[in-house]
Parts: sequence; C-alpha cells; structure tokens
Amino acid sequence: MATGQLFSRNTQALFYNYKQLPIQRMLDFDFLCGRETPSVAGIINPGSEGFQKLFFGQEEIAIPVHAAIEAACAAHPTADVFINFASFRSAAASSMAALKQPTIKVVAIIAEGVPESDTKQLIAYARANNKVIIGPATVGGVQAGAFKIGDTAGTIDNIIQCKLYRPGSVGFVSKSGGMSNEMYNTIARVTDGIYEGIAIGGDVFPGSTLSDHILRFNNIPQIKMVVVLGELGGRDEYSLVEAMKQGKVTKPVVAWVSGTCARLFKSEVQFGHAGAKSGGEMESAQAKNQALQDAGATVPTSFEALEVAIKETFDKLVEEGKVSPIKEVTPPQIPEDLSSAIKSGKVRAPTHIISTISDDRGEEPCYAGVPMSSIIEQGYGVGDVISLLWFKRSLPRYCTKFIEICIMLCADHGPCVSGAHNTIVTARAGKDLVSSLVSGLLTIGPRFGGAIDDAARYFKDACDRNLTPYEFVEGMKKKGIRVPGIGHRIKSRDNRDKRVELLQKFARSNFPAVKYMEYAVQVETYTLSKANNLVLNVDGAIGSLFLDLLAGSGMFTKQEIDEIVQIGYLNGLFVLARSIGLIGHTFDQKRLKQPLYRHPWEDVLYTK
Ligand code: Q5B
Repeated sequence: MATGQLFSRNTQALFYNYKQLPIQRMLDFDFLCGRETPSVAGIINPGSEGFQKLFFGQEEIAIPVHAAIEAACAAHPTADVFINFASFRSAAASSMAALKQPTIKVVAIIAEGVPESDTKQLIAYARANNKVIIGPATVGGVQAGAFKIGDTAGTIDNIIQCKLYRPGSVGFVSKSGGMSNEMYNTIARVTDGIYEGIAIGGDVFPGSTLSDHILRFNNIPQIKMVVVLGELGGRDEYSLVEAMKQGKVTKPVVAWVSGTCARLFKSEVQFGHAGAKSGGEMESAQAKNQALQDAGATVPTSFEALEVAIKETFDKLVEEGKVSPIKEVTPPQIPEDLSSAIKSGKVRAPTHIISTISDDRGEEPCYAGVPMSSIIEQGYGVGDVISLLWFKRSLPRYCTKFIEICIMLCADHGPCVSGAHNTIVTARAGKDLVSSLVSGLLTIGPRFGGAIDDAARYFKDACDRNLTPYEFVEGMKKKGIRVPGIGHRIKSRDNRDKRVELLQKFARSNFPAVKYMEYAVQVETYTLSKANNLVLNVDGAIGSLFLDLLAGSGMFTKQEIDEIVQIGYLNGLFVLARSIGLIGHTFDQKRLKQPLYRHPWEDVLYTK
C-alpha cells in the first residue's frame, strides 16, 4: 500500500445502504471543516432511486440515491471512497463490486462478522489492484479538517473537543474504533491534534494493517509523529516492528498494545474483537509492547502513561522546531436539529396536527387511552373498537353489539346495488383491490346507503319539535326533499326489509327507550299510505335507532349528540360495513377471471 494521502478536503464518497445518521454526521463534519462540497456525493440504496434530503449546515441539500453501485460510480466519477454500511451478510459482495469499479480507490467496510474467507478474497483483490480497504468491523477513519468516514469520532461535540475540524500533526492508527474516539481526545489534549486517524478494525484479517497505514503516514509531510494502539492477538504489530527495524519508519512512534491483563486469566481469553484473543506468548500484549520498544518505539508502562509519552514526544518535536504552531480556527456552529432541541427543552415549536383518538408512541398503541393488550385480553369486539375510535369512550355492551349488528347486516346486499355494481365493473376492468373498492364506495350518498345521517337529522328535528308524521312528511314535500330513510327500490309493504325488522327487534329488547324509532315507524305508516315502496329502509332504521342509542345510553350530553348528528358519524357505519362486501365482490370477480364488462347496446335507449 504505502504512498501517502487517502483523503483531501475535496474527497467525495459513495455511501452504500441509506443510514441517515452517519451520513448526516459526515455532512455536519464537512460544514464544521468549512468544506465547500459535501463529502457524500451519492447514496446507493439497492433497489430504490431518487433523492434524500439532508442538512449541509443550515441548508437542506438533495443527495442522489442510486439503485446500483455501477450506476452510482458512473454518475459520480470523482467519488473515490466507498463507505459500505451493508450488513455482514452482504458486505463482501457489495465491497467486491465496489473494488471492481475503476473510480473507487478506498473501501471502508463497517460490518462486523464478515466471513474471513470473503475478507481474504477482498484483500487479495485490493492488493492486486492497488486499492485500500479499511475494515471490516471498523468505525472508519478521519482526516482532520478534510474528510470523515461515517460515525468516526462520534458526536459533533466530541469532534469539536478533539479539534478534528482542522489538521494537526499526529498520525494515529488503532485496531479499535471505540478506543480511537478516546485517543482523539487524548491526542488533542497533549499535542496540536490529529492529522489523520484510522481504525483498521478488530477482525483477524483486517483489510489494511497497522503498518500499512504507518508506512503511508511516513510519506505524509504534515504528519510529524505516529501514535499506535494495538491489541493482543495476531501478529500485525510485528510487521510494524520489522518496518521500524528496517528503517522504513523515520518518524517518532509512540505505541501501546492493550490486553496486558490477559495474563491474569488462567485460560485463553477472547476480548471484544474477533482478533483480540490471547494465544501464544508472541501474541501477548507484553511481548508485542517489548518488541515495539526494542524496535525504537516509545512504549509506556501502562495505558494510563500513554498520554504522558505522547506529550513528551510531541513537546520534543516542538523544542526541535520540527512542528510549527497550528493556526487555531473557530469552527462554525452547527445548527441543532429541531427534534433534539425540543427533546432537551431548548426550543418549542407548534405542532401541525392534533389527534385525540389514538397514540402509537408508547410501548403499545392505545385506542382512546385503552392499550391494545387490554382490548385483546378483555375480549373487546369490533363494536368496542369503533366506540373507542369514533366516540372516544367505551359504550355499554348492548350499544357495541348494536354497532356490530349494523356492520353485519349492511356488509352486502347482492351484486345489483350501485356500490357492488361499480366495484364489479372496476374489478373486471383489471383494476386493483383499492381502486375496485373505492369505485364502489364512491356511490354511497344520499340515495344509496348514505342517507343515515340525514335520516337521523330530520327524524330528530321533527320528533324533538313534536311534528306529526303528516306535518313532517308534507313539510318535506313542500320543500321538495325526499324523506331520508324512507323508500326502497325493491322493498315494500309486502316485501319488508328483514334487516330493518332485525334491528328493531334487537332495540326493542335491549335499548332502554326507542322513542325515535317509534317516530320513524309512524312516519313509515303515513308514507306507506301514499305508496307501497315508501317503507322505512335500512338507513332510516339505523338513523332513528342510533338517536335512541345516543339518548338512552346516558353516555352522551345533549351537545355531544347534536355534534354527532351535525358532523355526520352514522354514514360511517354503512361505509365500513359495505367495504366488507365490496372487497368480497372484487375477489369474486378476480377469482372468476371475469373479462372486461361492456354494457349491452340493447339495454341503452339511444335517442336524440
Ligand atoms: N318518493 C331509495 O326510490 C329511493 C321518497 C318519496 C318521499 C321519500 C328513494 C329515496 C330517500 C333516500 C334513502 C337509502 C331512491 C335507501 C339503500 C341501501 C340498500 C340499497 C339497495 C342496500 C328509492 C317514486 C315516488 C315519487 C317520489 C316518492 C320516493 N322516495 N317521497 N320520501 N324518501 N329515498 N336512501 O324507488 O309523486 O311519483 O313523484 O330517495 O333513504 O340505499 O338494496 O338497493 O343495502 O344496498 O326509485 O338497501 O326512496 O322511487 O324515485 O321512482 O319515486 O315516491 O317522490 O313520487 P325509487 P322513485 P311521485 S336504502
């Protein structure tokens, strides 16, 4: 690998798998560093295309999303870093695809648990083609003031504290990503800060090694000293020892290999990383620390003493005039996200929606305050759910049972009614379920199924004003309004609607009073004296009986009843119920593979 810089202030990356947070952190870092272009040129989200909105400082920018790696590389030929946030299952295949793109020079693999055989193939391909892999099992790396991979260095507060928004003079490389955050802090405290920091990852076979990066650091003039944090297990540190012995590393090296405590255990110990396993003596932290010291590195006696060792090495470079003082800059302030500012109580913002019937924010969704588990455990039915979501209260059982009866009785009324006809025609035109359903639902209105609310309004008004059926019906006639809830195309005095009888029977035996229903029956007696088909229909029966339910249950104030009637809740019962039948008709037509419907000419009167 050797050669020098991997990144610059102009480096752009392609980000594989859309992960909002790490991408936003990269863009926040860019803004902090005063970059003019965002470091993420494009996102690859397998199978989907478009744009993702993210913040670049105060402004929102749209980052292109590509469905495939090849397309992304073709669209962004100057983006030479591939940041792979794929899972361990697909990281190898996507990394290989990226390595094969001529435009990609560096691939960072974040996933832990990539099969070692796959990693070995990636390494072989990268070496043969002069490309660099960082990871797997890594947080990535950072070139201070220039470019940062994903979540490297953590929060913006930490990045500012570690002064990573401008370059320092220290090259840092570690196995552990978590410890690299710690070390960025330590190094910022006792030196002028990081120039570049890389976490190679904790796998047994890292895509690039500690010495790969240190040899590269040796060629970067801005890096004046190197800090290495190794760990027990593996022999990676010995290639650094070898390089130092051969004089290939000319800059001061401060090193510590952690895991010295492994000797306190009687048996072999596996630490957090796959590669951090206490094996033979050569792989122990003590042996590696000794070898590094023998090769000329400054090795402290403990991790705690590492900070002092770094400080002394840096101070010596300053004394020798090898490090010129850094010009301190004040980074711009990154605007805080509204969601986190609200969470911390720093700002308040008006909401755009108000909702009172359900809440999905807690451990389980609640309907009008009743948790889903109670609804199931206490054996609630559909009527109870409707009473919670529509009326925001638990109604007595006879009321919810009545609601359920309405739903069952109105679920369907054969294929010839307006709604079913439309649904059938739509389904036969090859349309989908939702289109077929809504084309049927759209016929529900004042003549078909949607007369329940008006029936309730007019019956209530007439009954409350003590109008006789004669006064009511004739008054409506004078105004030219048909009485809602009265009349049917096929039902008549001699062919009563069974549904109306069943509803009335249930109400007579369960409701405390049926004043409005009795009034509707008196109206029907009068309209039947005019014409045989002017029966109380299913809409009229439900409308009048729901008035009795609202008034008799003792659960609603007078104002609430007026509001329910005025807003018009009750057509909802027919809409909900008939959806069941319309869905059934859609499936029926599809199952029967019915062809496109065409109305027969003979059934149309063609006239001028
Ligand atoms: N006349 C339902 O009419 C229908 C009158 C009336 C005074 C009335 C009609 C009507 C009010 C709306 C209503 C719900 C259009 C019906 C339903 C669900 C369904 C459907 C299904 C299912 C039927 C003949 C003469 C004329 C009219 C007079 C009619 N209705 N007078 N008040 N309400 N009702 N809709 O049979 O003197 O000759 O001019 O609008 O409640 O939709 O199964 O199909 O489950 O799917 O076409 O049950 O009643 O009668 O229009 O020929 O009128 O009666 O003024 O008098 P028809 P028309 P005149 S339930």
